[in-house]
Amino acid sequence: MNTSTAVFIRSAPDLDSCPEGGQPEFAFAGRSNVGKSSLLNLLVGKRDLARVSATPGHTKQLNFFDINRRWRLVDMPGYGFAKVNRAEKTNFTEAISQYLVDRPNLVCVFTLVDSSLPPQTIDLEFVEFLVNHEVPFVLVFTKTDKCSATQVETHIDQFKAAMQAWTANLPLILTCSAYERKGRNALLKVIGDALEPEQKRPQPARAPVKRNTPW
Ligand SMILES: Nc1nc2c(ncn2[C@@H]2O[C@H](COP(=O)(O)OP(=O)(O)OP(=O)(O)O)[C@@H](O)[C@H]2O)c(=O)[nH]1
Ligand SMILES: [Mg+2]
Repeated sequence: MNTSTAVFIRSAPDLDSCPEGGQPEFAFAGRSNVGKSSLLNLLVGKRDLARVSATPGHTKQLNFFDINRRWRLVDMPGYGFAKVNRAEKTNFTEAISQYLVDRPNLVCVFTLVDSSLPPQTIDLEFVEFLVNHEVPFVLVFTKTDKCSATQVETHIDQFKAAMQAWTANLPLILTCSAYERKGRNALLKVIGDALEPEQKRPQPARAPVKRNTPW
């Protein structure tokens, strides 16, 4: 799997504005500032295709990128960012949840979690939302350069334990560091497998309970 061409298609504030065509889509979701745009750039081998910023909440819409004229990457706004006015926040959260639940060509959501932190409630709630809506996802622990390998492992184990409190099905778990350019191949393998004719797509996990949207 390589990414020979990567071209920005458009930004979409909501599901109705998303591009047509039905190419398979792989989205990057996660808390503001977790490193979604940076990881997307690492994947396509371009430093500034998706905008990276130290200011949380930088990505405000769904940003679509065409890869190899065959599939798409979608850079999503982060959740858990409060410094927007109420109306903007409502739009932004609706866009996230509607896209995730109702986009037929969404194949997998790479759900990014900061590996340098112990499990955060908002991340666990987001994952629970994905499970409850049967959205296929892979967990990607980001910024592994920020702490020791042991700490990363501990945080992943804690996250898994927190999930196991309410679901028996754990997703595939990957790690990455955009700074150290690590993790690219494993993500591309997930995408490559999902695009194969005999699909090995990440399957949605199922949870016993349904809860409302956490945001
Ligand atoms: N240490 C470290 N910092 C990183 C890494 N990836 C991204 N960052 C930094 O984290 C900050 C946020 O990165 P972004 O890629 O813009 O994060 P985002 O999740 O797209 O943020 P929003 O669009 O605001 O939701 C920037 O200052 C990046 O330089 C990483 O692997 N390691
Ligand atoms: Mg971003």
